[in-house]
Amino acid sequence: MLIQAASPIFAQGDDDPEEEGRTGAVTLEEKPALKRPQMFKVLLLNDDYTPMEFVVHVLERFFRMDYEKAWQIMMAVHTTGSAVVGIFPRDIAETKSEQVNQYAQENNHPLKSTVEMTD
Ligand code: TYC
Repeated sequence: MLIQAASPIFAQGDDDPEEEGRTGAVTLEEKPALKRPQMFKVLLLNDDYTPMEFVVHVLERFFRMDYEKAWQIMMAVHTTGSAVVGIFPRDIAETKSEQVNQYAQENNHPLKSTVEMTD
């Protein structure tokens, strides 16, 4: 948004001896007050070893899915290789992904999640 402010001392056309073509107007660039943050996808990756029930439990625990939704997304990962399990601002996406990876490691499963920028 553009904001124009006239000179506080001499308006255009007044008898400012030093005016010489200057108007005294200044133009400021103002950022919009609200800008949507860049969003990031959390992807869950398939592997050959993590039990299906553990993946469902992870989706319920960290992504607040009900059992049916979690089973459906787990099967999408299992059959296609990966699926988006949530979209969040960067810090939340990274925290969720790290929580999933740490929880899987603590439970001796190779399950992994990653974070990708949305378009
Ligand atoms: N492919 C795994 C199995 O057959 C199940 C699985 C699903 C693992 C989704 C990871 O993100 C995953 N036990």
